Amino acid sequence: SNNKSDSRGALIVLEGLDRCGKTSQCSRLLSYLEELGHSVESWRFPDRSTGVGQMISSYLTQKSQLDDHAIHLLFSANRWEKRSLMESKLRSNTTLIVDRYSFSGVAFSSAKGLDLDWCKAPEAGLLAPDLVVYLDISPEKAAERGGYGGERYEQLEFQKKVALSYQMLRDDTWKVIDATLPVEDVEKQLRQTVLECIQICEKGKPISELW
Ligand code: Z5A
Repeated sequence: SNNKSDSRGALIVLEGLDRCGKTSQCSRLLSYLEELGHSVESWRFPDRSTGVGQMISSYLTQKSQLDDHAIHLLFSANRWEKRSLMESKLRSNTTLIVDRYSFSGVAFSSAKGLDLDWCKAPEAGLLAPDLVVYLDISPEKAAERGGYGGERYEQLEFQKKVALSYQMLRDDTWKVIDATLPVEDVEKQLRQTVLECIQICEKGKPISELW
């Protein structure tokens, strides 16, 4: 229906390899939408500020070791602990730009060799994004950008496996943008797609769940 009360914010997710430019694009998009007068917030997963997030952070910075299944479930739990807030934000007309989501969870864990369906299971029931943008860059090109830190997963050989996992997860609802283009060109394409998505959500597109 076109009821004003059905209007809601959009759930927009950016995905891609390390160094693909997600963080830069999320902050540019945030400023752009704010300037247009939209109610919008920028989120990221992992959210390292929560208790679960601190365990994840300690794992990523190699301060702790965890079984591959255990860390997978922590990443998922980190999304579940934000689910109700996410839903209330969307229902109160706030658009969320989210840097990484369930697709990262599945891509990174399955790249370690965990079963794909097992990886997807704990994500079921989380909110489905209205738009997934994949910032497409080869692992080699991403590595050239430098700034690979000392975090776990920030290695070329592993990023190659992650790229293959993302290929399996991608479907034709995803918007793929060439992330090797200049920042402004990526930004321009992103703005266009995002504005279209926000409009559809304003018209009352129902909220749905993964998968
Ligand atoms: N992980 C997981 O295993 N399971 C999960 O469920 C989730 C995550 C949610 C930490 O995530 C790790 O957790 C991550 C996945 C895993 N591991 N890896 N790899 P994170 O979000 O904390 O870290 P990250 O996603 O890797 O973020 P990042 O390092 O900040 O990368 P980025 O956001 O993609 O890139 P950026 O900072 O915007 O840009 C990178 C550099 O490229 C920078 O110098 C820019 O100036 C430059 N840049 C950006 N755009 C361009 C263009 N267009 N041209 C040239 N240069 C550019």
